[in-house]
Amino acid sequence: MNVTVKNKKLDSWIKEAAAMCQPDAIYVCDGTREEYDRMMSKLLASGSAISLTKRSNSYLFRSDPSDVARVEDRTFISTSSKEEAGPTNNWIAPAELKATMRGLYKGCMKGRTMYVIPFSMGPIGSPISKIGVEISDSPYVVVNMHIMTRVSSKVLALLDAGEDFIPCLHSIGAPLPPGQKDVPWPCAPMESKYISHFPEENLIWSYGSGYGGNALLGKKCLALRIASAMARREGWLAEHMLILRLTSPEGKQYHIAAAFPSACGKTNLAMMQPSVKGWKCECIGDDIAWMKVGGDGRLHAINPESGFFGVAPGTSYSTNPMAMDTIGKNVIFTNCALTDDGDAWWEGMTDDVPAHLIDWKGRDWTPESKADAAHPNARFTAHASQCPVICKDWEKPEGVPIDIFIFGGRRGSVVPLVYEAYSWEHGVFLGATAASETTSANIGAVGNLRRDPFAMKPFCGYHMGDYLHHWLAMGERLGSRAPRIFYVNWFRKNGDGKFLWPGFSDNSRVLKWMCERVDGKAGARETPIGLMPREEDLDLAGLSLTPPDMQELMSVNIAEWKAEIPDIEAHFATFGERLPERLKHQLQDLVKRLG
Ligand code: GTP
Ligand code: SPV
Ligand code: MN
Repeated sequence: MNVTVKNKKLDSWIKEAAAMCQPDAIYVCDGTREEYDRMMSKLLASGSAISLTKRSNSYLFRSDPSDVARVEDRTFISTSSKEEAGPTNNWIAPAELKATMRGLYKGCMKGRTMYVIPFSMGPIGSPISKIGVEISDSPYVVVNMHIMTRVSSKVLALLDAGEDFIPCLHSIGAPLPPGQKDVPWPCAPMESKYISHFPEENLIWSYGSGYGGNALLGKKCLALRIASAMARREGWLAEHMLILRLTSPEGKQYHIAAAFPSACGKTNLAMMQPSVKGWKCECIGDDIAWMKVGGDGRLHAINPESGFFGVAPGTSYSTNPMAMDTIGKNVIFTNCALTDDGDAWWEGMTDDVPAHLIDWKGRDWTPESKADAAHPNARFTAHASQCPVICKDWEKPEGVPIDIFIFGGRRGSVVPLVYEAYSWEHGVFLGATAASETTSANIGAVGNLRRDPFAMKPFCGYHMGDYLHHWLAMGERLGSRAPRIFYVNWFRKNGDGKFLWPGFSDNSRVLKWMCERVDGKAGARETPIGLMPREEDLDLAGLSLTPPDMQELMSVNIAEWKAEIPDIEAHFATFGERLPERLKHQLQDLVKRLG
């Protein structure tokens, strides 16, 4: 080991993990640029990374074709009773799960180095921040953690001074026998992958995958699943939300936090450049928000991450120019295609499709090829400071005061562009019943409609019924200082399967209406599902949307909404006794309003 660890809990955990996993060496990370470069050189030499000659200090990785996204079916919330994990989580009893995983971990790092990665979620030393230590045998994880979290010897110093931490054990599950050549992306087969959480002891054990949220344990595992359970105990919120600051032409600031399921538009909205004149948008975070009630009685949000692990396909200068400028240099690309001149490429990046590429599986690709050149869940990893519109206050330890919450999802039909909740309780009902078509951010079927409450179905570390109670209690605590709640759907389609709404920068038109609602300046009409803008309430100047399209986008079809009710009832029934009474009433009210 390269340093002496003074924190007793950390020292004994490292020793315990080493005895179990049997690595060839142990290395404690310091988060320096020099360390990053050294690690990347190793990854280049071993053939895991490809250097991109067209982009400064940028690299391409190709994962194993079986290891391309989060694995919700292999993700577990291991509480002492199954009931506590609730209906939205997979559960195995802690003793059984640990026994199984100890069996897998035994000798799993043979032939590899065990990296010890001390990191902070949130600014180092801030009272809102949490320290984690990830033990991993993946150098790819190390370089990504450098960007996504604050990896630093300063964190180790805090640990040495006795600070507590959340242990995050990770192995790709692929020991390397002596003399055997490594593969570019080692990992374990699906049935032995486990992404396990023990929220009662703030512990994470991940085995078998090297990809994204399965392996970068600060993100979904710590900052959402474990943090949501802590937040419930301690009276705050850990949410799958972007955070942005919108400034009106008059200079008034509004802070918005929005929860959309994976690959449903958070990164894009977080960096959106308004098409409405005079409005300015700045990014604070694109995936996770931690929120606490401040001394002013309002909810204040911080982004616990320090980088973006963003969906590449669909990202272009016309859809998300700020993301394109964020990824000009110092980027890790995973599962993108490779151009002949040494750049990354993906579907939707450019109007002209290159005549030849190497696809994400390493095969020759031409426009005639049937398969996508980039995997639909191909991602870029880039530091937040590289975003041209990162808000100057993005690292403020006290966070920003939230004015507006938005829930939403991807619905090709039924759900209109935007509506506002009648009350906090109604807003919680909208979050609780949110539904979205599944995406390739998870391994499994794509395009299946499912209820994804608060975009937290895969990320809530405890019983979802208790989570809903927690949100209702938060509303009571905030009272008149609670943010206003809205619901949006950018993804409604016409009969030809085309998106009705232009989206992206034009989403600012919807956000402007929300801000004006907060200020009591804009009108709305009552509908059975909520308050909706009349056409004159939305700023549609310069938008070429045909009146029939606009009408369809804003329509509430009573028969279609009535058809939603049995599904909502079935969804609510899964919460049993733990479904808040007030949400049952909200459902009854909706049924009444639908007539
Ligand atoms: P995670 O990182 O998985 O949590 O995803 P995310 O919620 O940040 O989604 P992201 O912003 O990366 O968007 C996912 C996909 O949706 C991309 O292909 C985008 O181009 C597309 N998208 C985002 N916003 C819009 C929009 O307003 N309209 C349309 N039509 N597509 C959008
Ligand atoms: C998501 O799936 O919501 C992501 C990507 O943000 S991952 O880090 O893989 O969870
Ligand atoms: Mn996400």
